[in-house]
Amino acid sequence: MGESAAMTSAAALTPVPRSLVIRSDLGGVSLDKALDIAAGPDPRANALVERVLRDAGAGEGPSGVTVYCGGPAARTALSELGIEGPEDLPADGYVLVAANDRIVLAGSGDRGTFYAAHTLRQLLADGRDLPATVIRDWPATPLRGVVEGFYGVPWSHEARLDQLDFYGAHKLNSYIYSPKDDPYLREKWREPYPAADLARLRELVERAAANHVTFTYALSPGLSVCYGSDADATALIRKFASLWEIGVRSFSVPLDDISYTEWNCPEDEERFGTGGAAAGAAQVRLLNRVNREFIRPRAGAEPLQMVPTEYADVDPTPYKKVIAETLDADVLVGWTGVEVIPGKITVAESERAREVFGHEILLWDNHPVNDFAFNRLFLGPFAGRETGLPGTLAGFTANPMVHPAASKPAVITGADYAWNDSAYDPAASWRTALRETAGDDAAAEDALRAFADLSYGSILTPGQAPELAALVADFWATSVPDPLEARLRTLHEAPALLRERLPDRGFAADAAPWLDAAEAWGAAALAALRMVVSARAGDAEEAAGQHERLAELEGMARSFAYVGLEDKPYPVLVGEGVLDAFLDDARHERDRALGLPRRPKALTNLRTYQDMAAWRMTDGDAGTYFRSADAVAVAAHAGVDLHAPGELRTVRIAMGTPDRPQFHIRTGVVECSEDGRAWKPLASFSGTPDVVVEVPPGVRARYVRARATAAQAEWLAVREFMVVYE
Ligand code: LTM
Repeated sequence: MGESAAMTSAAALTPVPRSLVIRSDLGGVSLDKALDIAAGPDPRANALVERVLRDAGAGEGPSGVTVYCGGPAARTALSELGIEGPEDLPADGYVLVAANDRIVLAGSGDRGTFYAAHTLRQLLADGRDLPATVIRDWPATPLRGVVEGFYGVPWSHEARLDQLDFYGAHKLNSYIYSPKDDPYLREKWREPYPAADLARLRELVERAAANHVTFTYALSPGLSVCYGSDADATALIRKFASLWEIGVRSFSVPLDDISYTEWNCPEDEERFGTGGAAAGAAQVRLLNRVNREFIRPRAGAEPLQMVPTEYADVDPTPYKKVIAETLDADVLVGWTGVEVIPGKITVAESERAREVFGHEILLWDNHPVNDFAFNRLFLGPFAGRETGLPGTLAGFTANPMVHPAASKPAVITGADYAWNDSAYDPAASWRTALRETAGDDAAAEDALRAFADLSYGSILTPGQAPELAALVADFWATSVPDPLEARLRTLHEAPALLRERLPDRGFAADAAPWLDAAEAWGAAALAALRMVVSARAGDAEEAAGQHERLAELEGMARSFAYVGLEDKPYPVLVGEGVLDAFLDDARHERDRALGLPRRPKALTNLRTYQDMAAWRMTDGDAGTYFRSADAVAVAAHAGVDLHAPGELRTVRIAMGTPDRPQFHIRTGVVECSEDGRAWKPLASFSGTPDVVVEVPPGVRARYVRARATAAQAEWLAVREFMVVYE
């Protein structure tokens, strides 16, 4: 048998299939021929195959290609071609063959055949002539999907319908309906849905089914439930039953973000006592009842899911022990990793979670959710999830942003990871996701990449705007402005192009204020670059003009806000810590190049939180501040470069913020240096956010800093770092 691996084309598919082989011993398939479609048992797969072939313009020439859509006929066709069938593949796996004028889609079940059709759709994007191709593919974990589990305005009905189609196309088989701000899920959990709401839910359930997505209905009674109350158990079951009536077959009881030290009724305290074990026992009583009285007796019901109140660690506790030992074994337990939004999740942690919770674990992965930072979009990929992790889980679900369409690039990468983690490459998957979002339009893809880079950073991928940051660093290192200028021009022009050309109109709508801000920051950064170039060329007049323009453009760039939430506007961030720092560095450079009086330059070895960049501690405004993104470790420091040695007089450091006065170096030393390497202590300090050091005469230095001499749990904020010197 002649075989050659064609991994380049496999890598272009999303998710990347487990195996794609181009067979040189078999003939290919030209879809310029009339088609004979042998329908299989699943009408959804049949309809999708027909649509895929029609969209590809197939079937208009002389006869004949035969297309097999699953079922016994597809398996027979595979055996006639001498190709192994899908029988031994895990659920949702499939075999897809295009060879000898046959296209065979054979799933291990109906959903697998449906997924084969989506893979065929992607293969046909490159043309109607396929080489002899054999794909054998299966997922890394049984449940893969999205949990609409964020705080903030829940997604619209239309957005959800669109998402469900999107999930099917990305081999995601699960959608958990759990928006924190649907009152009928939390505050009014006992109340039945009004008829119109129920009708909309029914439509979602049907659209989910059309895409082979399981709709999971998640009811969160924890704000007011009485765990021991028969009436409340009955109310919960009654609510689930109303959803069963409209076709829901999968249910969850999330008990996250509730108090488990305070009961909702005195009877619970009497019955269960106090402490973690009591809380576990109370929750288990309710959950087991639901499981035994509602789930188990119903044919076709999926295993019950729950999210424990301790969902973000693997510490053995009395609460987890009770869950492990007494919750029915067939219930899936949700877990976010070790942290609510962990940078990394490892196989060892997941195995530990399975051990301490004593149940199969359903990962609730809090990316790209932005409900803790509504001023941000998270457009970067899933990362830091270890290879092998999906294999240890009952499933992987991503908690998305309050912005449904803008969540898609990140969710595509999550879908890739959950399907085939061993081939997962965050950067490659991200590029594929952007290409798809741009609708295979090269100019839109370039624009989207420049824009998405500004919102790439997250706890999973620390470091904002990595591509732009690298170009900025190159510019400072080489003084060659062209690559940076080209990128800034792309950035400035990207928003207009994206608003006009992105096929997913929802994306442009979701990202509207961030697009506006990116356009304005692009203009401001271009002005900053021109200012530096002209100052370096000695053109003080042009530099002064750009300096003035810069002030105006920066003001504009900072003026855009997200207003989609009822509570308040959120001034949006794009490329924070990179664009704003570039503007500040450019101003410093202008001053240096033109021999103007110079402001001290802020320095720190701590990472920056959002846009609260280091330069804010030397901007002369005590209302703004630098804030670190991490707790202060030993040797963490913040300080200034005076540009040239001077005789120091006074050092004043104002740390902490009005709402976080504790964000200061607890125990540290103020020190100075002439060369930035050898440091001389000036004074030690502890326990105060405001440090003033009167320096004895004769001390000359260029650098001054405050350095922590002990680790602490608190982060650092510095409002102003001032040095008086001569
Ligand atoms: O993560 C869980 C289980 N619960 C909540 C989510 O609802 C919320 O969206 C995320 C992110 O803020 N954090 C949570 O703790």
